[in-house]
Amino acid sequence: MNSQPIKFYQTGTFTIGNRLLDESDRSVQSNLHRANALNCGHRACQGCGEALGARYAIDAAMRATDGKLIVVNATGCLEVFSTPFPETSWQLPWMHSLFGNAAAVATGVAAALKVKRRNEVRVVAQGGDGGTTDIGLGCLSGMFERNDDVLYICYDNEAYMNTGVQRSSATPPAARTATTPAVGPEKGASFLQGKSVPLIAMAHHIPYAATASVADLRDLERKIEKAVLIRGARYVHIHVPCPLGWGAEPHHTIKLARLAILTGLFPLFEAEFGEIVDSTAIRVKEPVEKYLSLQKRFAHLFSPALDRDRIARIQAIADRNILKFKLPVER
Ligand SMILES: Cc1ncc(C[n+]2csc(CCOP(=O)(O)OP(=O)(O)O)c2C)c(N)n1
Ligand code: SF4
Repeated sequence: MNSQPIKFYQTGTFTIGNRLLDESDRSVQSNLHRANALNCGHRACQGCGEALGARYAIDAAMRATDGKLIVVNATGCLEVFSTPFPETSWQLPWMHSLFGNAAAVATGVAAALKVKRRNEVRVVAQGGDGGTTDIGLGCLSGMFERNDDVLYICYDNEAYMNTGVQRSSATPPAARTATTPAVGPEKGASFLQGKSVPLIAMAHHIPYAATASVADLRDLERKIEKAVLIRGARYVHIHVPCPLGWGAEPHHTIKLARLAILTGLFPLFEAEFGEIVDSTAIRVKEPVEKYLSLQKRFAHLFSPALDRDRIARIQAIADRNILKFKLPVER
């Protein structure tokens, strides 16, 4: 008897996971064991890298802990778009802290669990780059220094997006934000400013620190699954493009995240007790122009005239990262 293959329009949509296909061909959304901890119905912008990163990170943590997880969330886009009172998109125990104290609140939750002898329940704190690299850094450093039993996840979209795209200390040089306008001789954010919290985390010699990206969700899941089960202070810094704040097309979110890796601007690595133990190779090295030109926050580097000098300075940062983090370049 002739068999008729299932046609594309008969499989169910990609977002619900092509449920009518063979199990091996389905997209991960249809996996019944997926927690969907960040459920649909939230109000993130189209193409939001932070929503995607959080969905994969927290589902990976739920999987690794068999659902025994409590999340503390700093103020920021992730909290605002997921929990407009009285609604919530979270399907797990979830607390909203202040903007700058998620690490301290999570430390308190971990201490309470210890007193109650509920050691099987793990604690995650999460926030944006503003809440992490700026206002929350003191609490985070304390959490690292005391080796508190918390996994802290930073979703780095390189500015304070929730309040209208102000510069943070994770904003890259030359980027236009509401507080670093594209005017004057040095347009956009200054060079030689900002900080790397993954390196700061490593300087505390915590058991685990890593970077990850929404461009490689399997790698992100692997790092979170590993990190959430380690005891002591852990840190994962995830690069999450923001179409609204970067002036980028929503369908370029993954492309931009990938280009950040392939240029060397966002190195992927893992560190244990302050030492880098693994880094991801650059498959095909790309010039920074390719990454910058897709984002309106860098438009002043290309028009009215090509700003070769400042593009070369950004290229130098990318090239330095490749050496510093010993990223193998395959092509
Ligand atoms: C003490 C304090 N200062 C300022 C604010 C206002 N505020 C809320 S969220 C936010 C920006 C969040 O930026 P970030 O942490 O980078 O997260 P994103 O929105 O980019 O994801 C600011 C300034 C606040 N809630 N509390
Ligand atoms: S402003 Fe950026 S981070 Fe916030 S919801 Fe929109 S895309 Fe996501």
